[in-house]
Amino acid sequence: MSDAETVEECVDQPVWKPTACILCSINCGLEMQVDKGRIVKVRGDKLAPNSEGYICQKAAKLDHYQNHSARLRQPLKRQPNGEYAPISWDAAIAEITTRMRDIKAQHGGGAFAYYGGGGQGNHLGGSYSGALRAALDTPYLYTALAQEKTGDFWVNGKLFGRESCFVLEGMEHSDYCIVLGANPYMAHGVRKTRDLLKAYKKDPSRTLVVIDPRVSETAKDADIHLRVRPGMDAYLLSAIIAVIFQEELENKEFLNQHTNGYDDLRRHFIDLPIEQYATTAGVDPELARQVARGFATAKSATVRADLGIQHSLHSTLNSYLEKLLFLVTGNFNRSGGNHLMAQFAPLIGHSKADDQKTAVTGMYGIAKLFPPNILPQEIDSDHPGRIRALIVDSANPALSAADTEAYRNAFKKLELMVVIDVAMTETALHAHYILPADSQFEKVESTYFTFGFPTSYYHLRRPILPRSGDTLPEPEIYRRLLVGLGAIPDHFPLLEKAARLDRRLPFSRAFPLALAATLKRHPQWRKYVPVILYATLGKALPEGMQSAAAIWGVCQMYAAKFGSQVRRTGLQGKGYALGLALFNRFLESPRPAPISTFKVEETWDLLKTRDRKINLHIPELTEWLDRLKTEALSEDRDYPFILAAGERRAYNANQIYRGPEWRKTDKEGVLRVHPSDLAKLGLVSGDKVRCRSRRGAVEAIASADESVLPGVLTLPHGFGMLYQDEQGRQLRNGPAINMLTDAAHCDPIAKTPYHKYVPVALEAVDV
Ligand SMILES: Nc1nc2c(c(=O)[nH]1)N[C@H]1C(S)=C(S)[C@@H](COP(=O)(O)OP(=O)(O)OC[C@H]3O[C@@H](n4cnc5c(=O)[nH]c(N)nc54)[C@H](O)[C@@H]3O)O[C@H]1N2
Ligand SMILES: Nc1nc2c(c(=O)[nH]1)N[C@H]1C(S)=C(S)[C@@H](COP(=O)(O)OP(=O)(O)OC[C@H]3O[C@@H](n4cnc5c(=O)[nH]c(N)nc54)[C@H](O)[C@@H]3O)O[C@H]1N2
Ligand code: SF4
Ligand SMILES: [Mo]
Repeated sequence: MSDAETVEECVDQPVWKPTACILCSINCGLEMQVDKGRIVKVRGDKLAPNSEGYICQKAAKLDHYQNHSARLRQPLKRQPNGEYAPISWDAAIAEITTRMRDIKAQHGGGAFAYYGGGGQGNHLGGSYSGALRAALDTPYLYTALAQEKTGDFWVNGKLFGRESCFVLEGMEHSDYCIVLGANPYMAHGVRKTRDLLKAYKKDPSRTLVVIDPRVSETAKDADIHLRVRPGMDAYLLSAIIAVIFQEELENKEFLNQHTNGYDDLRRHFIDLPIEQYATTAGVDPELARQVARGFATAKSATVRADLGIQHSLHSTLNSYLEKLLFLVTGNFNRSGGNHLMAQFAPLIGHSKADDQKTAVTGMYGIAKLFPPNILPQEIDSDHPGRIRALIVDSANPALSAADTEAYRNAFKKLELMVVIDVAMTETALHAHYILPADSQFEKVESTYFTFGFPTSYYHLRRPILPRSGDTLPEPEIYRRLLVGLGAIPDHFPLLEKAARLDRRLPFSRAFPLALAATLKRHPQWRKYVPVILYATLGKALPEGMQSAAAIWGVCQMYAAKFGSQVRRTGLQGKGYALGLALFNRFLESPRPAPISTFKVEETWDLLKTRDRKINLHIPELTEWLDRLKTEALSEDRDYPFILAAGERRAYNANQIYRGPEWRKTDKEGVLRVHPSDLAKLGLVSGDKVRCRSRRGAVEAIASADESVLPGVLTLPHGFGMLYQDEQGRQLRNGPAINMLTDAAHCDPIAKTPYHKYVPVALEAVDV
């Protein structure tokens, strides 16, 4: 696609181009009209099978992502005076790889960490970043997932045999759904979420239960709202499970057939004081009993959990209890229950006990990921094995990770910091080199959130806008870094020729044969396969599609494992031919296209324990459960409020939009306070307040709000970005909440932050 073509086409007759929303994990199919480098109109794509025209209020504003004053348009290098000056790509790659080689030679691969590799809309580039980690010889992959879901993955590893066993909720097909610490009305996370919530509301035979301290937008329309005290879910969930055991409502047949450890587990619940636990959690014990009975006796029941339990006290224990709910009632791997799900392109792996641990804190990986909460300590240390070089791609930890101050201090200690992003972020402002990427509408992109069931879809998006600066797609950046490091050659003439031949002659197998022969001759290149695919097969793909090359390998692996499920979507053949047919389907379709169709009973094949049984009893967690009995919650008189730092609202979207112009409401990201608390301080809505924790302080505008409990405050996620206004002044857009959070305030097993439970003081700001 040439620049001229795109612009002309749109000026003469506006064309709707299929693409997708990049703001949450649903990635609704969109159609956009573009004109002169701008996105002028956005609508839901009715032909996208995963979203069928659904769209929420946030997607219409995507031009604010594409065009804003902080977009990066050229590579930049930090100067001795701290300013950034342009540098050519060649010089930047040469200087960066020279530094990398030196650091590796002196300190080994363990001196490198990589952070990010994909956000809500862009995972394709991350597929190539593994090759860079391999070339640097580091296992240290830090991601946002490891500050929310690794406790959950750890539990999956124990229950199902591998941390990569991914569990999906059956909310769309269920009769009884518990939404636990999630606010899907605002945050989505389920296909056509608001339509689904409406369907629950309208249908008297379906029950929606919400467990949340706040009367959230989802809770408002629920059949039952259990208004748990912040951080007390472990008490409530264990009381609910205790009701199930004590009233013998568990599914014994399921437990005997599919699980180990039933009796060991039951022992921890059979004498549990239900009334006391429910009351500690702030919930009427009768209501807890009603939910336990309703869940256990429903035709099908499911739990949809998210940050409300993962970012709160007892995070990993909560994830265990949540899973026990659907396991002990037999609502697993059946329609309308929670079930295992095959990953198309794997987002996560499985960490083994003898995998390399971090040098300073001795932290182990979970699902092959390391938690952002420990990274400042791994850098800011005198330990000889400390992290000295950091590569950040598609993430903004200077704003999004816990403990901004600790991050800022750590960044200053780095010998090399490289940021790959589309925008000048708070993190980029610390880097030695900033490498500008094409935006997600200027390149081939996709996500691996392919969680449709029974049929899942993959969307290989086309570029719909011309490149707007001296930017590159991430796969090309990784290829150049690998060449600069001497890991791979600049060209692979034989493979390139074989790829061209195969593309011309559909039945030719020259490329896979040549690839196998090359890897046999150069086994050290095996770890770089995605980048080699990009550099060879990629060049033979239709114009503009080079970065799709890694998906060829993904399709081959998936078709080899799940042939019959792939064939169910209408493709034929097996082995290589089936993988190729799947790849060609994605190449040819500008919209989401089917990957596979599963029968729910086939999800049992995804269980990875040796004896194909679920290991119900996890001693580390039942011991923790038993400790709840004696756990005393100490209230901190100096910090008497509990702040949920990071709420999803109508107008926040991680750090993907930067300026405030796109927000229709809540432009400043207000602090919700119960009216009685505000009155006690002699304040009213609209007044400026300061929230202070042991780590730091932020200012915000207070808003009296009956939806929060007295003593509880909430601030939104996705604010605090720096931006320039029309006069060119540098401003901050709302509260930077991680000034308040403490890296050490986190889960003992997964090191995931307790963002929903930050003790703070509240005071008026004199203006
Ligand atoms: N609008 C919007 N949508 C988004 C995003 C965004 O930035 N904006 N971000 C996306 C991302 S990255 C994610 S991970 C998801 C997250 O999606 P969610 O987890 O659904 O979003 P949150 O609002 O952070 O938290 C969910 C609920 O937890 C409740 N909660 C707080 N403390 C507790 C507690 O102690 N116990 C219980 N049970 N509940 C508690 C809050 O009141 C809130 O209603 O959203 C995605 N969608
Ligand atoms: N206190 C508190 N902190 C939180 C949370 C909370 O609730 N409370 N929520 C947490 C959660 S759940 C998450 S998921 C994280 C999210 O935080 P991060 O992992 O930091 O990710 P995003 O905010 O999605 O930022 C994405 C970055 O990718 C860049 N980007 C966009 N498109 C591209 C592209 O095509 N290529 C490249 N290279 N870059 C691109 C954007 O400019 C942006 O800088 O925040 C976490 N932080
Ligand atoms: S933010 Fe999520 S739900 Fe809303 S349009 Fe985008 S992908 Fe769909
Ligand atoms: Mo997230």
